[in-house]
Amino acid sequence: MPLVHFFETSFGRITSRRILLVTAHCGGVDGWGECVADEGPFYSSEWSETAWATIRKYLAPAVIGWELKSAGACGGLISRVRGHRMAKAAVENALWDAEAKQQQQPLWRLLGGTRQEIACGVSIGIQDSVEQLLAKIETEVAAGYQRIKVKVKPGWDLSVLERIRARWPDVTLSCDANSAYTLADVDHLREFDQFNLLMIEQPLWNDDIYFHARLQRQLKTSLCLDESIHHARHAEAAIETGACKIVNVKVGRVGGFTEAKKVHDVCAKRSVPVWCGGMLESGIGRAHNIALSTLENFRLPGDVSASKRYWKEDIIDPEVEVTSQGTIRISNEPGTGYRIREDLIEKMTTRKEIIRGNSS
Ligand code: OSB
Ligand code: MG
Repeated sequence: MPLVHFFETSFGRITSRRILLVTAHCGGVDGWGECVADEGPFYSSEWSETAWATIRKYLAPAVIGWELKSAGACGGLISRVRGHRMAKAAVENALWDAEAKQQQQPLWRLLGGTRQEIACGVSIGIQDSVEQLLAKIETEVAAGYQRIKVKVKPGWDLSVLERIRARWPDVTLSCDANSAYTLADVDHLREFDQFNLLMIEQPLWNDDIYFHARLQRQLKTSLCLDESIHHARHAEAAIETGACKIVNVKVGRVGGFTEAKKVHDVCAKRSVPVWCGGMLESGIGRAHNIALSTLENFRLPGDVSASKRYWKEDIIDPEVEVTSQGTIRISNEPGTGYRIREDLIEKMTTRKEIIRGNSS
């Protein structure tokens, strides 16, 4: 799916996304899941081809044919597989989607959500010029988004934040470094404190918790971890060591809704707010992010924004729309409340595989 506008982070620029979807055929109901792995192993070691191979060879065969009490029971069937959380999430979330449809319940309720409207922010990539970035921020502020997050990296940080703050002194602003700095940059990162940021997301190594704690002690600004948090135990360790004061929950990164709920719960117990991260999802993953964001401790605006910011045409109907207050209203219909446009998906499909159990 071609992106409406390129998206650039400290690890590279993309102009389109190749999206892996999973359909689970469950007793007459189809559940859909989206694998958020990218086309290359840059945000995480997982990428589309590892997810494809892992699903077809290990995950799908492990779950096909079982009668489960709930989608949450999926984890037990696939726990023998280490890692591959994005692949696992695509399968597990398809089952949650199916369960919600079977029970004729909104997915957000099945997940334990409590709110009917969620707060939205935007994530804006690195641009060709600061002027181009300011123009983008202008558009999003005017649209009503409640928080602006910009991507930063060495050479695209202090001077950029300075220009943003000069123009919007009070806008809720954060930045995301996607691991572009090291501890040698502590003095430089301390300069970020002058911009009254809501948080700095993942400044250091993608697999680190300990050194973020060391950094957090030297900064006023709250750190938020994204890449480093793979499961609830990581979140607990990060909070206990003081590595962050906020946690970004991405359902794909942590392996599915069951673990995402656990991350949410350990953070809630320790009064650490969470927010829902995004991976430039199509409408299917986007609808799942919306459902997850209704849980109580999603207290900060997420990277969950309108379909039209990414796609000319999304694969769900209606598309995700954001109110002029920067919120998304939650549907009470069974499932996600968004219909899957299977005809359109079929047209864009380049590869498809049907995996059957022995008995069917
Ligand atoms: O670090 O949050 C991130 C997109 C791809 C990979 C990593 C990240 C992102 C985003 C975009 O920030 C969030 C979105 O708008 O979907
Ligand atoms: Mg991030």
